[in-house]
Amino acid sequence: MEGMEESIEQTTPYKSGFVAIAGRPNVGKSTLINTLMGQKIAAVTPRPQTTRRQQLGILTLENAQIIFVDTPGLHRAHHKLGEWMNVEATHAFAHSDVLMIVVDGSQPVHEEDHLVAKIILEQAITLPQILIINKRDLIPPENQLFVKVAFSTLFPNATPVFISAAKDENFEALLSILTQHLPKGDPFFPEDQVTDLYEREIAADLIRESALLYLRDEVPHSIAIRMDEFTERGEMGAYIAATLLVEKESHKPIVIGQGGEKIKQIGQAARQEIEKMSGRKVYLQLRVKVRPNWRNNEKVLQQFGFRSHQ
Ligand SMILES: Nc1nc2c(ncn2[C@@H]2O[C@H](COP(=O)(O)OP(=O)(O)OP(=O)(O)O)[C@@H](O)[C@H]2O)c(=O)[nH]1
Ligand SMILES: [Mg+2]
Repeated sequence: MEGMEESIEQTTPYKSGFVAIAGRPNVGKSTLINTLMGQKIAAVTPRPQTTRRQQLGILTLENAQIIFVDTPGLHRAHHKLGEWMNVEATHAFAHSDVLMIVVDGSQPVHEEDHLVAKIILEQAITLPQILIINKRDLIPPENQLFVKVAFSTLFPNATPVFISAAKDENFEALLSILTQHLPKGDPFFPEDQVTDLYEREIAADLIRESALLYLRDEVPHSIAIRMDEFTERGEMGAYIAATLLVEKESHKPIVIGQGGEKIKQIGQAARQEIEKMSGRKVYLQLRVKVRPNWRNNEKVLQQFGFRSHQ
């Protein structure tokens, strides 16, 4: 028997491919990526539209390399940045082998879930689809069937799976379903690479995550992070200087806070997250600047790395 198992293993071909994660904002797409990766690579907050661009989570297993593509939540856009984020997400679907549609099972079907369904119908109808009904920990067991029927009606081609991205630890079954759908092929990335973003880009996202957590209402969504310096200082760790760009003069004192209290809080929390991510000491210096209406300014968007999709 032992010999037989060995020969089966040898003939099992290696699989590799891309799994795009689709869904409206705040359903837990980035949380799921972090959990599947077993480490935090993506910013997560209780606010919608945390993720602004694609990010890969590269999971190298013994029999497969699964490349997850985190995407911005699909939503009704109110500015050019929002429109860009929606295009960024749909582009990811077009270049993937499998689609994981994430919904928040603790909430009723949302208007934006319908938007997701429409976009998938138009742009990704041929892909194998898995419906991730997330936040199971918040769904009373007696409601599960109803929830499943409601979302399966919206996504009839997807296989439904209940999970809790924030609480579950064992994703063997899900990984195995995904692997089955991947094409045969060699790994695309070296096995120790976990994402496609540079450390400084993740650091920028972690600063914005902190701003989203500590500021209220519209202010945090109007922030962009510009990394001004990211240098290694040997034993001292890394030195990072970044500017928080806000859209309105009136936002500046809100971000700074009384006696600089708010920006200090944002900086401290961000520093801790960046230290956790990079495994070394970080010295972080933040400034605030006004860049009027940047979310509607094509040129500024390009400068901030939201490059044209054409
Ligand atoms: N209770 C519970 N909360 C969860 C679960 N998964 C995610 N969350 C929370 O849901 C919120 C949104 O999570 P994100 O991962 O940022 O959601 P997202 O879909 O990436 O959102 P966008 O980037 O804005 O599109 C956060 O507060 C998470 O902690 C879960 O399984 N259970
Ligand atoms: Mg996200």
